[in-house]
Amino acid sequence: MPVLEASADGSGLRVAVVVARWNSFVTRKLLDGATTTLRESGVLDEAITVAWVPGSFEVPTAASWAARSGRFDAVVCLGAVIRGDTAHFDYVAGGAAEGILRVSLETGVPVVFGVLTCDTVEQALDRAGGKEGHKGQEAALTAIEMANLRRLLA
Ligand code: DLZ
Repeated sequence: MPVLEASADGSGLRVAVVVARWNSFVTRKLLDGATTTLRESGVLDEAITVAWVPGSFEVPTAASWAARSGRFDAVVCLGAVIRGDTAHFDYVAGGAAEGILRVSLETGVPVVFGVLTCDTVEQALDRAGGKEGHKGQEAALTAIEMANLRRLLA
């Protein structure tokens, strides 16, 4: 019975990181964690491309361009949607989540959801390297594992 469990070695992988500028005091932390983890996992600096977009709602579009370009083995999507008192939250968070999943399924390229959806700024900071871990690092590790699994499985 073949059992596949892909490695966490990023050697030879090319990764695009799409990051939203909205709430950049959070997303810069996500980006730092993601790029540091990619490098520590063996992805070469020149194999990492970072693309900034205005907000999380735009992330799936840029991720789609990257995934369809054939230039990347995985795409890491980063953003921070914070509820506050805006009714936009559900549209922005839902649009980002649904769009990212759709790009991944349609292209077959791993497109990883590293968009925080939080009620408060404090929660967002907790998940961007604070007491609740680091979603940027997690997203980078997920991208590497899925890119390697695709090579074994697809
Ligand atoms: C409009 C908006 C709002 C209210 N909140 C956020 C947010 O918390 N996080 C985020 O990444 N983007 C937000 N945006 C901006 C949208 O993502 C998008 O950039 C604009 O609606 C323009 O399409």
